[in-house]
Amino acid sequence: MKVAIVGASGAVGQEFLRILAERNFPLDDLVLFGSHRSAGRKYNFKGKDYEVKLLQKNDDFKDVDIAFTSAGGDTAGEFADTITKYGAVMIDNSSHFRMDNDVPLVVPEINPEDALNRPRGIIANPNCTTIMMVVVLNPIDKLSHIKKIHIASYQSASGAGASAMKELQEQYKEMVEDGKVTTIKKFPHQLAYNVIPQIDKMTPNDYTKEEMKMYNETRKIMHSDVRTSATCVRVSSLRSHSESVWFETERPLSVEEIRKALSKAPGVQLKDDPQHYVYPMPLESAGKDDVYVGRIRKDLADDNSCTLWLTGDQIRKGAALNAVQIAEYLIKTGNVK
Ligand code: 11C
Repeated sequence: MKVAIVGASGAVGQEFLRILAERNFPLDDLVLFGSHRSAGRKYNFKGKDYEVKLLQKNDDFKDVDIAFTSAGGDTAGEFADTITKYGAVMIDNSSHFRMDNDVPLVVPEINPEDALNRPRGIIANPNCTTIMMVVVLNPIDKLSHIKKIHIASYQSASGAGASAMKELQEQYKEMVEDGKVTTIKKFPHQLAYNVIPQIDKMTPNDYTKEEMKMYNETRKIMHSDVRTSATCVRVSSLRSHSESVWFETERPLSVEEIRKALSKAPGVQLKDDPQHYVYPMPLESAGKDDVYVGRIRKDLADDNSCTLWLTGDQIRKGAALNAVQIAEYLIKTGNVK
């Protein structure tokens, strides 16, 4: 099994290296790719150094079985043919292919078998905020169909990449040392001591692209007609996103039913004892695999609705881990090539 990581120097690329090692992913050979900026850098994997090769339109992917790509949508689009032309499965982390009819969009806890029908050799990894929400809502949808979702997200700096995490840390340092922030590059406004109610570009309907991903991707992954209305907000946590989710089901559900379903759900951990200050927080879910859920309660404004709070590591389950779990499913079912 030869594995490629495209975008190896990024936050998600680096997480791929950690997760593949931690999970003892069955690979015999590894090859790392990057842009001009990262080509030549070396990263250690299980005691051996690997040099990042420049991603080019050549035959470098000839023997590759699985390519994990996290290099942005433009690069994914430009290099998809190069990556897949000799049969490699491309598991892409960008939004470029997600809504294409001939590209499955997969969360292994929900729709793993969709990964088996991939006419272009591409499987899309959903947006992090969507992955974490559907991992929690899908088991509830099985109790009673979820018709509507309202969600407000609290997304960490890590969602915008490693340089955005550095920028947030730099902003706090500038505030302490100079009393004002001068470094604003990755975010449209100062993030330190602030929240920014915009993630990704604005679309003509005044929802952002991130918010529209939540609407569209949730339907595709869950094979559902559910309607999701989101407000996605950047907050100054460093790593691990949070979401406040209200959902309306066809029949009223009790909190006990929901807790029972979630306590058995793969990839989900209940942390729900609010009377004793126990609920998920991003500082605790950072670096962890599971999505944490708590504050489960009835919606006071609607009898058929409940509300909950969740947190999850955007770089792990929201990106690299989900992609690796897709690859593990393909290997387990003998469906790599
Ligand atoms: C963020 N969710 O937090 C974004 C990052 O479509 O894969 C991931 C963007 C995407 O900024």
